[in-house]
Amino acid sequence: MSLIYVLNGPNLNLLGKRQPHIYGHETLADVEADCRKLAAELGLEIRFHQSNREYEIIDWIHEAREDGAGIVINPAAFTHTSLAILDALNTFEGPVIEIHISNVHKRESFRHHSYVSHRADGVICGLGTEGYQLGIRRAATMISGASKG
Ligand code: DHK
Repeated sequence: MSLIYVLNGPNLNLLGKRQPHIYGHETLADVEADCRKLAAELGLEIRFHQSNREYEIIDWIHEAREDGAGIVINPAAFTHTSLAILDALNTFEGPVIEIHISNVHKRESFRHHSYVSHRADGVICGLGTEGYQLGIRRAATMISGASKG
């Protein structure tokens, strides 16, 4: 069974309480439950993690190098700052899908640049928490080799 890592960066533990007009009312536990349901339907295993610490995210990417088939990542603010997360993702060989709940391009200019996009195979932003489902589906397609490019 293919294993997909779903990784979440800083402040996403506050999802549902934090600026709901931007990030919505769903909690991270709701997102995890939806991801687990979809993974079961697709016959995938997932590891779902969140951290406010950059090094923990890097450690999970290193773990994914050992047993992960794909990574779906919302690096949150680390998107815009972390060369270290980009470097870690560059050591991973499977599909990487970058997720943002909000449309970062409609927001402040400092959110327009993403280090992670230099590695991501696809970027989903502005589709709310549904982006996670779409990201998992795309990673699954790429892992199965059925991708049309
Ligand atoms: C989440 C964050 O915490 C921000 O720092 C990013 C991203 C956007 C999101 O839309 O999921 O700029």
